[in-house]
Amino acid sequence: MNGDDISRLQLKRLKAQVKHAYDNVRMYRDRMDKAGIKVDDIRKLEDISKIPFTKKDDLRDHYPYGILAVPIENVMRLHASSGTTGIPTVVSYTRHDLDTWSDLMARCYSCAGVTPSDIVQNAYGYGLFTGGLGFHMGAERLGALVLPTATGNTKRQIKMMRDMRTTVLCCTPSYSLYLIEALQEEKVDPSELDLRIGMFGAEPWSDETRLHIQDSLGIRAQDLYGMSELYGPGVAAECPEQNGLHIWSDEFLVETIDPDTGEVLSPGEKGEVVFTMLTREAMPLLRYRTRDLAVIEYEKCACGRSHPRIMRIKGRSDDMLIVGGVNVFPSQIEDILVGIEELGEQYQIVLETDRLDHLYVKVEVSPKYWKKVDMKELSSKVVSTLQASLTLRAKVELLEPGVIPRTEGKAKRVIDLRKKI
Ligand code: DLL
Repeated sequence: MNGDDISRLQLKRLKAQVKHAYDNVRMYRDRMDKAGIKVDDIRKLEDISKIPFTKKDDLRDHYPYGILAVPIENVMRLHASSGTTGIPTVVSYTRHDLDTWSDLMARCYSCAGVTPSDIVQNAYGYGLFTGGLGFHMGAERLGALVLPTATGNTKRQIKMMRDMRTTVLCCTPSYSLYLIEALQEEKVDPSELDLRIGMFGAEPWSDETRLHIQDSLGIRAQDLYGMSELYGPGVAAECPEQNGLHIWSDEFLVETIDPDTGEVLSPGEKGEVVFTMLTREAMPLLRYRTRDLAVIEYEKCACGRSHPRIMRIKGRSDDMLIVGGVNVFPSQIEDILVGIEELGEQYQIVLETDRLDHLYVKVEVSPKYWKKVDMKELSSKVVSTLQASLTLRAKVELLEPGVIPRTEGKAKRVIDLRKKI
């Protein structure tokens, strides 16, 4: 489709989506009424700026079923990701939503150069995280062979890769770095493998990392973006030009805003990316603030696609950390720590990386309990409580009260020592 045809389709879908949200979700109805906006006020694409933003907190406030716009009988799947306070963000899908998501993921594969003859090893996490099932459904929709190896068990990943003659590897960029080292340890020369394309996403990674992965594995390493609230992976993907990720604009209307004022920015300006889903049934999202900072490029790509491109994500406007592909909010850790009576108020979160990202939580023991409790027991209690909520294993160090330096200004709670290769 050329740009005009896409805009016409977007407008038609936008009007229907705003009506769907207004008619079926109380939150949207209340907000639009309060702002004095009627469904019929959406006459051109720019009118979208009249609609109030939707934020992650709105989903949290509507826990557990979120802002459902259909009867629960029509919901076929739920996924969830971490929220700022430990309350997960739950996302829901109808059959139509799962279908659209599969199509979008198939499109991402195809855009990256994957074909139905490929053998796709899917090493994203299966479960509430959207990565595993998203990549799985997309590969099936494309007609490729899928190996659902899921995360972990690196030796078996390598065995499968070699024995099944995997041609496409799907995982986080950090896991691919780990695999590269594991291949060296196992004395497997990547030239013995049939790998040709990697589909990497779920966390920021640099061009240097891309070159390292491409050289080490002899593949093309393609970037892919998404987030749970927007189905999951599959919002945007790179073509072989590797010059920005095509946003599937028949399904997502994109804007960039100033994260502080909410003002809509001109094309080409770096800002917070905001998406409006255009055909979502179960959980319509109007002007959803992603907190991701990036530049959107509207020039036609050399590949011929007219879908706008999200240039590499340049960071976030909130403090969310991504640790080996898992999203973690410092406030989530704080909430857990304050809930453990034996601990004091002072803590630090330290992030390091070697082959994998490591999360260290250093926390003072409360003076009342210092030297009165079994430190080993307390430490394993903190580790397991953190793991239950964060779904990743942190290393915990219990400290004597008063050891963490106090500051007059903002406490420096997070120390990120990771240097991406
Ligand atoms: O990470 C969905 C996904 C799975 C995308 C597999 C790609 C591959 P969430 O867990 O909700 O969903 O995390 C979404 O991860 O807002 C970004 O901050 C970050 N992110 C995702 N993809 C990229 C990427 C999945 N390619 C959050 N580059 C987003 C940079 C990314 N950051």
